[in-house]
Amino acid sequence: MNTSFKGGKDLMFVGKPLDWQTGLQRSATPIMKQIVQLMSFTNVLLFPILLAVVIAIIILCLNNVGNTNISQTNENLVLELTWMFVPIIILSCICSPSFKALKYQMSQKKLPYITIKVTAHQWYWNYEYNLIGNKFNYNSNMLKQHQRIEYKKTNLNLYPDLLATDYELVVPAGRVIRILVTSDDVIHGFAVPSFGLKIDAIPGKLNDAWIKVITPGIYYGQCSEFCGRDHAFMPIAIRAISQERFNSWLKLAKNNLNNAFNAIRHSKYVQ
Ligand SMILES: [Cu+2]
Repeated sequence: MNTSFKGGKDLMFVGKPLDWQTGLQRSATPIMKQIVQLMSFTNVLLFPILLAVVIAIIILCLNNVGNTNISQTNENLVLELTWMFVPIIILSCICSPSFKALKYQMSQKKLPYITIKVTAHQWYWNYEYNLIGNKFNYNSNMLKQHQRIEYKKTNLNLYPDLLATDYELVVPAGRVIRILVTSDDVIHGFAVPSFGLKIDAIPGKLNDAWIKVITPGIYYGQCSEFCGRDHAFMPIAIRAISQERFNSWLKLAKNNLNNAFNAIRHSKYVQ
């Protein structure tokens, strides 16, 4: 679940895991919404099955306490047809929404607002923006304790330990963003739970995905393929901001990244 926090003047959504959380993080993209719906639907079918199996086991156990006369039934047409067709019907019910969600996830969006290339390295991410006249890239490393003051990220709710980065991936909210993912060394995984996004970063191969962040805020993820010593220390932070703030960030970012991030960090706008 996301939580909103008042960080200075900004009211901001933070997509991060909570202590002792067992469920999914709140969805922030249409893809994740579909995944959550699919899970709820599957659970509706799964719980009755679980219940039926447990009840059947209990009944069989109770009926056979002290019974030395084991049943010798070799065939039962009705029973066999039942346990053949009931699973087929159940699987068909799951199959349709499952393929629908998968197709939606894999669909190519013809006119993404922006394409961002994400390159994984041991153990940080590089984000490359390529808009007409705006081509630049920067690295995103995990924020270390001693950098909190320098980067003005002392609010632990907004910038949690092990998840916050020095520079986030910045995207405009409400727009379709195409993401190309690759790696420079070993296989990494680009995963952001609240986006329903998990895609392998493979050397020599470009994988592609799309996101559309509904609510502005900061969303956190982590590398999800074991990639060596500092695998646990290459978090992903994505900052979704309004279109107009994104435009001003973009203008500044290609010349001076620090100024660009300072501008959105100290914004008077409510996100
Ligand atoms: Cu990695």
